[in-house]
Amino acid sequence: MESNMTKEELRALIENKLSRHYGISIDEADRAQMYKSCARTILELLSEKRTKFNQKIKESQAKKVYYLCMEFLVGRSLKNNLYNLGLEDVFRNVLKQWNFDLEDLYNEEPDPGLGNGGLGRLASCFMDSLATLEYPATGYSICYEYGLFKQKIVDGWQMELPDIWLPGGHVWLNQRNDLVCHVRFNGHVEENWTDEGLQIKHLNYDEIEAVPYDLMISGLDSEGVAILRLWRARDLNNFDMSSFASGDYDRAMTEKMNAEVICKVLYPSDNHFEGKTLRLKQQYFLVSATVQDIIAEHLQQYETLDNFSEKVAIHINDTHPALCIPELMRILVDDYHYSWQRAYQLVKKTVSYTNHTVLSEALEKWPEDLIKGQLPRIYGIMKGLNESYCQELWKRYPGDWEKIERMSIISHGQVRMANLCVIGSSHVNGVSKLHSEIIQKHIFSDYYRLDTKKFISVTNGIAHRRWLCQSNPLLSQLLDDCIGPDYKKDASQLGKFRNFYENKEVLSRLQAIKQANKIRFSNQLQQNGIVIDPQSIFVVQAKRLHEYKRQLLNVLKIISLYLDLKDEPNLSLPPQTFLFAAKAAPGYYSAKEVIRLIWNLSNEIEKDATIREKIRVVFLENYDVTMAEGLLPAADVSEQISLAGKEASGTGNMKMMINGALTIGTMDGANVEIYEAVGKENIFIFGMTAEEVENKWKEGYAASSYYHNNEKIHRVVEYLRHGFNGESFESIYRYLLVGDYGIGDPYMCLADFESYLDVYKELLEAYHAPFRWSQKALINIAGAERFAADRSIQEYTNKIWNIPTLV
Ligand code: CJB
Repeated sequence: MESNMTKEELRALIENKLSRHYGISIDEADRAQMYKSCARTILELLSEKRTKFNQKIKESQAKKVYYLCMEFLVGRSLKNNLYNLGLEDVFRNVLKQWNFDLEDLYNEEPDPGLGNGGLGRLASCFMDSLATLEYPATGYSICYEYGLFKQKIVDGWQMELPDIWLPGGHVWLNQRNDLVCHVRFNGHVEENWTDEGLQIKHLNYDEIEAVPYDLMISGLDSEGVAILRLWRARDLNNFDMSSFASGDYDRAMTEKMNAEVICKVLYPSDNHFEGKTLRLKQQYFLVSATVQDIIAEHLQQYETLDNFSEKVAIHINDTHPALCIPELMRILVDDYHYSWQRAYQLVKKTVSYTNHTVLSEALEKWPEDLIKGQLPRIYGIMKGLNESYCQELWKRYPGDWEKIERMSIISHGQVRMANLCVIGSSHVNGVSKLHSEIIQKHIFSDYYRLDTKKFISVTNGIAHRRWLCQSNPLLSQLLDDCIGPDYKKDASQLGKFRNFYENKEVLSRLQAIKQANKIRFSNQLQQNGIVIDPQSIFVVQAKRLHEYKRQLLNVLKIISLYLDLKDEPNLSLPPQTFLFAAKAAPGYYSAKEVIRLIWNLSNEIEKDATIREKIRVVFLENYDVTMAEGLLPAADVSEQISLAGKEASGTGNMKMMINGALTIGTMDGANVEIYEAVGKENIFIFGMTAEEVENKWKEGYAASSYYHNNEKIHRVVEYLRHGFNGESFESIYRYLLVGDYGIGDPYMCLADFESYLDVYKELLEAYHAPFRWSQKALINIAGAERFAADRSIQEYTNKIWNIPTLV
C-alpha cells in the first residue's frame, strides 16, 4: 500500500501548486494555502489515475453503476485520499521538513455536511468500496451551498447555525462546464395526435441549468477512482439585463435567486418526510440532471439506448430520487421515441431501490396537485404508469379493489413514492435481515406476494478503512502485527483475530489501545474546555436524535443511577462517562426537549462533587463525521437501544463494534446480526423483540401501568415531573404518560426500562473483569468481518446490479 513517490517528487508537485495558485514559495505559505496545495496535488494524481481507469472501463465495456442519493455524508477528503493512495508517510515527512504538521492540515478542511446521518454516510461508505473494488461507479447528489446546520447549545436549547463549507471544501470539486444540462419545471403539456402518433409538448416551462461538480474518491491499493457528481442550479438567463438597464435591480436579481435557491440548503430532517415544494424541486432537479447525464454518457460510448439496461444500473437510495423512474421514461419515450412498453421494460431492468425505513412519517407521499403543477409531464407519466399497473392488477386480482388501491401509485390525491419505486424497480432491498423481513411482511407485503424474487436483503456495511484503519491507527497496527495487513482490502480476514483470544499480550495491548484512544479523545475535548476522566467507562450514544432511537431511555437509566447514588453516596459503582452526540431536526420539538434534558442533567450532576466522580454526562455539541472519527474508537460501550422493529439497520453499531466497543442493545436492525456474529456472551441484549412490540401494541400499550406498578420507574418519572437544575421537564413527563393523542410513551421506553437497567448492571459487572472484557472486545473486532461495506457492495453487484468484477 506504500506509494513509491519520492520526497523530491512530492516537493516539486506541492511547490508547483503554491506558485501556480498563489505565486508564492514554501517559506511564504500559510496553513490554508498549504492545505489547498496538498489537496490540488492529490487531485492531480487522482485525475491521472481516473483517466487510466476510465480507459480500462471503456475497453472492457463494463456495466456501470450510478448511485443516486439526496445525501452523501462524505467526511473530510484529504486524510482519506492520502491513506488510500498510500501517501500519508511521504506527505507527513515532506511537510515536517517545511514545519507543517499533517494533522494541522487535516484540521483546515471543513467537514462537508451534505447529509443528515446514516443514509448519507452509508452512501459515502459505498463509494469508498466501489472505488476499492474497482467497479465503475458514479454517485449523484446535490451540491448544497449549506450542508447540515452547525449545532450550538445555548442554555440547553439547540440552535442551528449555517454550515458554510464551500470556501475550504471547494478545492476538491471540479466544475464540469462541459456537462451542463437543463431541467424544466412548471408549464403545461399539450398532447396532439398526428400521423406519427401521439406528440407531446411541454410548453411555457421554466428552465434552469444544472452544473456538475465532481469529487473524486480513491480506492485503497486499487486502480479504481469513484466520482461523486454534485449538481448546482444556475439561472439560465443569468441576469435580466433589461430590468437592470431600466433601473429595476431587485427584479433583475430575483429570477436568478429563485433558480439558485434549489441547491441552497440540505433539508435537515432524517427519517421524516417534509412535503415542501422546494424539496420536490430538489428531488426532480437531481434526477433529471442525473438521468440526462447517464444517457449522454451511454450514447457517447454505444450510440444506442437499446443496450441501456445491460450496461447501466441505476440505484435509488431510499425513495427521495424515485422521480428518476418517470424521468427515464420521459426521455426514452419523448426524446428517443421508444414505445411505452419498451421504455417501461428498460426502466424496470435498469433501476433498483433500497428501502431504509419503515417509519410511517418518513414515507414520502406527495400531493397529486403539487406534482401536477410543478412537473406536469412527469405527472402525466406517473398517471400512465399507474393506470397500466392497475390494469395488470385487475387481471390478476379481479374485483379486489382494496388491494389494487393499496398497491397503486396514485390514490386519494396522493402520489406514493415507495409504491412507485417498487413498481419501477428490478429489485427492492432492506438493509438488515430483520428490516427486510419487516418490509416483506408489512409495508410491501402485497408486492412481495406478487413477486417474491424481487425482494432481497443486503445488510449494511461500513468503510472499515475509514472507520478502523484511519480512525484507529493503533488498533490497525495491532491487527497488522497479529493477522497481517490483508484485512484492509478483505475484511473477512478480521475473523482471524479470534485466534488471539487467549493471548495475554494481545489482550493487554488491546486494553492499552482503548485507553490511548480515550485519552486522545479526552484531550480533544479539553481543548474545548470539557474535562472528562479517561479512566472512566465511556458509554456512547451517538446518532441523530429521534424518539425511536430512545436517547430518552438512556437518560432514564442515568437518572436512576443518579438517584441511587444520591440515596447512597458510597455505592460501589465504576466511574462512568455518558457521552451523547446528536443533532435534532430544527422543527422536532420533542427531540430538542430531550437535548435540553440531557444538558440539564449534566449540569445537575456536576453540582455534586462526590457523584460526578462516579457518573458524568456530557452532551457533545455539533456531532459530525470528524467528531465520530475521534469518538467511536474511544467508546467502551455502544448504546443501540431503539425500539425493536424501528431501526432499519444502524451503522454506528458496526463502527463502534469494529473498534472494540461492546454493545448494549435491543434485537433491532443489524444488532440482531451483531448478536449472531459475536454470540450472547459478548453483547448485552435487553428488551422486547420486534414481535413482542407488535403484540404489545395490539394488546394496547399503557405506559401508566409501568409508572404505577414499578417503583424504580415511578421514582425516575417523578424526578422528571418535579424538574431539576431550575428547569421544568413537565413536557417530557407528559410525553411519557399522557402523549399527544392519548398515547403516552409511543416508543415504549417504560416497557423496556427494567430489562435495560438489569442488563446495564450486568455490563458494569463484566467491566470489573478487564481481561474478560478485552476478550469480548476482541470477539467484537473479529466479528465485524461481515459488516464491511465491501461485503455489502459485493452483494449489490452480484444480486442486484448484475455486474461482474473487473479483472
Ligand atoms: N435512515 O438516515 C436515515 N435517513 C432516512 O431518512 C431513513 C433511514 C437510516 O439509514 C441507515 C442506512 O441504511 C440505517 O442504518 C438506519 O437504520 C436508518 O435510520
